[in-house]
Amino acid sequence: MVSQALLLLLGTATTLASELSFPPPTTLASNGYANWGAGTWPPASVGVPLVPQTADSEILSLISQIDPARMEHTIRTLVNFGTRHTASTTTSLTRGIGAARKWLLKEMQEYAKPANGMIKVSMPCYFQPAEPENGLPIGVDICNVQAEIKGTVDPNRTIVYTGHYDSRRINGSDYENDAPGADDNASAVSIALEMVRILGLSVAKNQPAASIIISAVAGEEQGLYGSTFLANTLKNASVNVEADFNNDIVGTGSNAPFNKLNQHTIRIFSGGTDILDLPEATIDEIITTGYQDDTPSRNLARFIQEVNAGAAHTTEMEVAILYKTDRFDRGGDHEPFLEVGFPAVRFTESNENFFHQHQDPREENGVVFGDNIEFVDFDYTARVGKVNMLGMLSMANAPDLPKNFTYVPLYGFLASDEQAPVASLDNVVMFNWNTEPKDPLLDHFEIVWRSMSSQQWTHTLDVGTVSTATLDISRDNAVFGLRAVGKDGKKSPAVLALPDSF
Ligand SMILES: *[C@@H]1O[C@H](CO)[C@@H](O)[C@H](O)[C@H]1NC(C)=O
Ligand SMILES: *[C@@H]1O[C@H](CO)[C@@H](O)[C@H](O)[C@H]1NC(C)=O
Ligand SMILES: *[C@@H]1O[C@H](CO)[C@@H](O)[C@H](O)[C@H]1NC(C)=O
Ligand SMILES: *[C@@H]1O[C@H](CO)[C@@H](O)[C@H](O)[C@H]1NC(C)=O
Ligand SMILES: CC(=O)N[C@@H]1CO[C@H](CO)[C@@H](O)[C@@H]1O
Repeated sequence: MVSQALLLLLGTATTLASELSFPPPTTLASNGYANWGAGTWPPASVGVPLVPQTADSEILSLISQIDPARMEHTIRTLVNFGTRHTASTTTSLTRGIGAARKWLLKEMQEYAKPANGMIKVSMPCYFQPAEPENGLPIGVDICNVQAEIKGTVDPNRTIVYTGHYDSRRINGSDYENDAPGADDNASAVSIALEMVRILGLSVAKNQPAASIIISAVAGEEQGLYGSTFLANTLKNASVNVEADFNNDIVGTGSNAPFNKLNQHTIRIFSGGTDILDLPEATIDEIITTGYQDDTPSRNLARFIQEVNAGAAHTTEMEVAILYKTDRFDRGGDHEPFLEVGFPAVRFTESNENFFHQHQDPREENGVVFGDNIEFVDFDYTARVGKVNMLGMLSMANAPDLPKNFTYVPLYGFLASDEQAPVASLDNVVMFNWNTEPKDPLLDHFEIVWRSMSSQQWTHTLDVGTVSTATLDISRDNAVFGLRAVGKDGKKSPAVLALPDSF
């Protein structure tokens, strides 16, 4: 079903492919992007069409500093370590994963210097015993290289970026021969370094309201070791992780067919509840409420798509949301975050070329195999970096997600006793939510809604600072979310309305 949806999306867009211009007309239609789904029903006069929020000039200026030439330098340097297999040498200064992580650490420290201590760079490690069945023939240190920025308003609230720096060959246990790993996934690490560089120069003036962690993680190809270590460390420390932006294979959009469109499209995979090991009663409840389409990860993906639509003139990208955790039989570093209950999404290029992932570098009958640098399009990776940085900074400076947005039972329902208020016996919906504790960034709340056939929120209603609202629309005919709007207009991702029993 999902691949059909993708085909449909690409199919619709191919009419544009020959004359693609930016901003993309579909994302900036005056009625928002309601036309991305068949969202014309139910008819209702509740709220106004949602127009994508726009980023402020400061954020636009920061993301514009992402430099494809520096990304090329990062990817070239990483490829030149020959292999970054998790079990490769750690004693050489020029080859293997040890040399790669030492270089990454030095780069991040250098980039953090202008921030005068406001960016903390570290390399947390743990010892991972051998797991030969996963391609780890010997025990090794797994080390993540990361930069942390403390938030000014709510430092506990944390937005994470992950991209893995290890690489592999077809034989996942072969830690000696060359594995360039340019697209998979030096491309994602080049985004991490660019973000640290730009934040290093700007964070003293623009410290975000929430905390940011940017991590180049290790051991992805064998067992998601580095990302599991990071997710569990944050979970154990009770950190409120509200997003993991995981990037993996973001090196090119140049694959035919439809390559012109692919060059300006990034896929975001956002999981349902399938990854969670839930009791049957909870699964029943999830299916009854429609929660499977509106997990926090999916609303994170919608948020990224929306802020990107509002800044498409700068990112020159479209965001394609996929309702699944990852591609078939593939996985990545967002999964350990999902497993401990943190919202997480995966960014991956629009149309992968499997000749250039995991392949041993070689030529057969004139066809070049291998994840080589010549197949990376640095401008594409830079555009993907802009979408990430825009999403992370927008979220880190918006008010926190609203809490406890619930349906009031027996509203929009038949009478169950003689005292039922007449006003409740109608196709209406009533909600409650918490207004305490007060978020200093908050200006007001807004309810967003969409038809069930629309992927993106299509309508919005300003409800001020109250903690309850009743709308003239059946609770059964639409999906409802609540988001917090900041004094500077920045909006949080939406949270889904749930029954109070959930
Ligand atoms: C894969 O590489 C490992 C380590 O070099 C080696 O021991 C093993 O024999 C290789 N497997 C195959 C199928 O070549
Ligand atoms: C997290 O806590 C669990 C349970 O105490 C422990 O087994 C695990 O090693 C911890 N993980 C990390 C990365 O701190
Ligand atoms: C951070 O947030 C988490 C999740 O909301 C919470 O459990 C934890 O107590 C908070 N920690 C601090 C220091 O406020
Ligand atoms: C959430 O709201 C419901 C009613 O709307 C209330 O009974 C419950 O106590 C609230 N929960 C929290 C954690 O505030
Ligand atoms: C490719 C990718 O998705 N990233 C990491 C990187 O390498 C391989 C490719 O699938 C994956 O197994 C892994 O999840």
